[in-house]
Amino acid sequence: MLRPKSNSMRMVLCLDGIWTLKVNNEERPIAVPGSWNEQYQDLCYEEGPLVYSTDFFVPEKFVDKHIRLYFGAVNTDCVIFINGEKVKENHIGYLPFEVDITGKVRKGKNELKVVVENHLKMGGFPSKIPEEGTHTVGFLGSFPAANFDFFPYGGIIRPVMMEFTEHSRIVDVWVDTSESNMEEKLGKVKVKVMVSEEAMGEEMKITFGGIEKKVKLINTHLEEEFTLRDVKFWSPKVPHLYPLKLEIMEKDEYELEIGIRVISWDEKRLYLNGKPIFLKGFGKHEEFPVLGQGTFYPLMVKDFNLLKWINANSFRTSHYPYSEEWLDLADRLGVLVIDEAPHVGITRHHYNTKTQNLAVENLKRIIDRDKNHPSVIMWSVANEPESNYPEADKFFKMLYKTAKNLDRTRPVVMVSMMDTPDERTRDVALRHFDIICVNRYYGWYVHQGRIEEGLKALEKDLDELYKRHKKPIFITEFGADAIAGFHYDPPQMFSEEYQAELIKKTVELLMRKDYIIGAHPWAFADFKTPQNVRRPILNHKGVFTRDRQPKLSAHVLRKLWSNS
Ligand code: BDP
Repeated sequence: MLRPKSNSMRMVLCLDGIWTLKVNNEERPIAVPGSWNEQYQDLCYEEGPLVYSTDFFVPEKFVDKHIRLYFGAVNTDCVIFINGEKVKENHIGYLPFEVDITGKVRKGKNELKVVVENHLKMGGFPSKIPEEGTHTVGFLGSFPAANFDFFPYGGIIRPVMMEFTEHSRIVDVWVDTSESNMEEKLGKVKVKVMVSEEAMGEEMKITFGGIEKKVKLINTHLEEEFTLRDVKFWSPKVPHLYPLKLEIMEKDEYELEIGIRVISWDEKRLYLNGKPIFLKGFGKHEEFPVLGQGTFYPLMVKDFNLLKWINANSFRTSHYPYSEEWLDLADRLGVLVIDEAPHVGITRHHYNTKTQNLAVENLKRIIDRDKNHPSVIMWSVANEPESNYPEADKFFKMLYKTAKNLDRTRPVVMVSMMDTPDERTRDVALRHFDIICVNRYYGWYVHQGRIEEGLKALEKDLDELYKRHKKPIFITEFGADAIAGFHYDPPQMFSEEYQAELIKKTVELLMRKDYIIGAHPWAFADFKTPQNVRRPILNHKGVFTRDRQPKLSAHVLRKLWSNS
């Protein structure tokens, strides 16, 4: 699916702004994009259904165009109405969806209504804590009862756009640069284009790297290959982007920026353009005070600025896909992204056909949205599922196959905490994946207050993991809470000193291991969670505070990562 874009052939109407929210028959203003939970105190724990509405105006000359309504994301279940007519239901958050509303709008004023619910569901998404408890210790009794460690924000969280095009139009494009040859500096770029039925018989022009190809459209799918010499390969150091322009003459055009790069991996290492790369960075969240999980451009710019400042080269979109603008910036600034599906808090109750189908659908949608971003170097199908259940094997094998069938050019991973030295909690699904991603909290949830002991146990655990899987290992989480301003000597849990020491010693250990391809401290910044005894309002494992000020560990990491 192409993101709406204004250009000389396409017209985009942005519907962001102040909408009306109906709560118990009373109306009040609400910001879109944004979450409702922090705009009103009485809606902090609201799960809906709540009714959003707004008006939009269409000039006469646009009424007969092809019209597409695009939601960046709504959390979570929603029903869309145009002028009172139901046009769409959507049941997953954090991902865009579109509604073809051609012929459904009238000249002048129209009404758009969106009914939104954000119910936690046992065995669904967003996942609720099962009554009998969960593998993720510590959540039981949390309020709201989310089976994950971040606040379950609801609402229309990302931009809403309406796009007007001709009926002869470009529907999608998929670019594959994986056959490029680094030694010969040869860029081999396959471009697959999908157009609408109405475009049959038209002429399409594709321009890339100074080469122009013209094709008569006799099919809705076409494929062209471009060979570029003396290529500047995309990398964190040189994030070079080449414009790709598609045109259906006098009907439509679409331009996107392409990075030519190759990702590969073997038993021990991950390679970018044939050179080994070590992932330095963080798991993070897309959230901020007042906005909740609403798209917020200044936060993106600030976070990339801090990622560069701290000498990181990557981040994981834990635990859901972020707004696509994060990826635009990552492409442009040269930051590698582990793109995670919104599958967090999976328990044994998820292992059934209905949920599996939904998860497969989500995975297809994240790949569909993000496939052309050079910054995306890995697909993560889930975070910390209850994957020591026999049924997990089939469920995750299916997700792996789905991702692989769509995209063979990137590694597909699952982030596990269940593949432990203890056989009773051994992961049954992790073996299907290309790289072994694990979260480890030695020195925090285990070996509390004893960093050295924790490190010894970590090393033993990882050596065994490697022996078992013979695949590269990526430590996607480790860390400690530090409440900004808490100090203690000798370092004590919750002090900035303890967090800094645990992170420093863990990173040093992980960088010495030849089978480790990355170490991401958890987390980039503090973030809001459900209420429970382990969380003083926020999860304080951030290396930055929630308002993006550095803790001691940020300075330590900046130095550690400066010459590697
Ligand atoms: C991991 C989860 C992450 C949590 C973190 C923690 O993947 O979402 O926030 O632990 O406990 O298990 O801080």
